[in-house]
Amino acid sequence: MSYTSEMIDRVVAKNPGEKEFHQAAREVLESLAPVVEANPAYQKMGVLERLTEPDRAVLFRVPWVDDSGKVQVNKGYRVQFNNAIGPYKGGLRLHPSVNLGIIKFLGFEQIFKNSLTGLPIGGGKGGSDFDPKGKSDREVMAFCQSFMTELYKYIGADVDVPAGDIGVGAREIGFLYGQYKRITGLYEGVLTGKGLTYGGSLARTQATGYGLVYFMDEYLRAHGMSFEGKRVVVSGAGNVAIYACEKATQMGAKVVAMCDSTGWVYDEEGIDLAAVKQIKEVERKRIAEYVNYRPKAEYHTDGAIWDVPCDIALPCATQNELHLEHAETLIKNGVVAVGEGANMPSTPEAVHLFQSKGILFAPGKASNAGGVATSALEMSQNSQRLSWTFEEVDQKLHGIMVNIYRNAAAAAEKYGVAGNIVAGANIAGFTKVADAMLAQGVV
Ligand code: NDP
Ligand code: 2IT
Repeated sequence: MSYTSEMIDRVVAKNPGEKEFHQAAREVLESLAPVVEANPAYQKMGVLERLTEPDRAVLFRVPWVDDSGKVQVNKGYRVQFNNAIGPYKGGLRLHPSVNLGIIKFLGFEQIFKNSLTGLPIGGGKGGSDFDPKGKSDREVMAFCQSFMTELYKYIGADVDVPAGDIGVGAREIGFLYGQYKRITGLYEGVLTGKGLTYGGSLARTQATGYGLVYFMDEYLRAHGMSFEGKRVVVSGAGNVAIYACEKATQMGAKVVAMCDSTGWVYDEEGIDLAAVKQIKEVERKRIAEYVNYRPKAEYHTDGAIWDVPCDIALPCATQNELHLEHAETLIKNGVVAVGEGANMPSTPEAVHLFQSKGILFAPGKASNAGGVATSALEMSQNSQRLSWTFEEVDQKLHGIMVNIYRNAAAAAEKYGVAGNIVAGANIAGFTKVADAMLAQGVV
């Protein structure tokens, strides 16, 4: 049995029930076979055994008091996966579905993503099964303060730097930062995605969505295409989806559909992003409200957003939201490219189908790396005690995304899987981390 197959079996056996972690590990390990065969030191030094076992996982109780005076208890997580190339870095997710397997899948992916950015950041992830939906600002603050009262022990500007993810945006980062500062007395860049008045970076809000479109633009151009005149479907209506829609539209595409977890909207005239921002960023309401702004648009709760014919699909909501049958429909309707803004939104069966049909397919760990890359730029600015202009950050982000595409494509070519950006991204991300691990001895 090959080293990588052995490792897949080992991950499944040692982490029972963590199905998203198994899925993420399997995808990475399968594509590493040619690299580990070419470098026997990786096996001798147990690099894959060490890489698939987090440095540590902290699990804690998060008690808080709701508006009716009742005590609520949630689960808190921080998984510090690997710090071979820099301090742990990765978001915090607040969603009722959160469990250890989901946080581990995200933390594992983050190792390779962060390596691909070319910046000095290791991989980690955290979160809670707390559901921010329908909670008052005071309840969210009470939760965030309690969460940080435990988390602060394990993080720091040079140790582990959390940020946003699903359910965590500027409001939550503000409450978390305030509590960290209050407990430790430190004014330091311990979180990214901060507000602009207290150390946040310009363009961080836009970075993941913009970065996704920069990546896809480079990928399309390498194949003689562009966003100009294309029909695009973007799933989700959160941070990543909104700014992917904005940049794709700026590049001449027409985004015709978006969604949230309750339904999807179809607008043949092109999504009115000001309306989506008002509904989602300001009022925190459901996407169903969209038809009140655009009477000709349609709102659906049946079928799937992937039924809408498009040239480019950008899944930007959550893991495993795009299944095999969705991929079949997209292909039947003529899709030419799929770029993942979310983490692992396409199931393995969907990915294989896209690849076997020659659809340009960009895996999230490469195409959504713009968010964390800009977080690392925020860390740099905090260390320098300076802040760069929007244009400066945006330009750096663009350069980083172009490089990620080129490095992934080059790695795929070098290891005999030319054109396979999934394998190329895994290989390119892995090599830097693995070589740093070899250099640092058995730790
Ligand atoms: P947000 O919380 O801002 O938005 C998430 C969006 O996805 C919401 O519109 C949400 O709808 C929707 N959604 C969630 N679950 C489902 C579902 N089952 N079906 C349909 N829609 C759903 O999160 P982000 O935009 O920050 O994150 C989106 C994805 O991007 C995640 O996979 C995240 O890990 C990834 N990502 C985020 C980065 C960032 O910088 N924020 C960086 C890189 C990746 P609803 O409101 O109804 O729940
Ligand atoms: O999945 C991700 O890369 C993020 N949620 C962003 C992490 C970060 O540290 O900015």
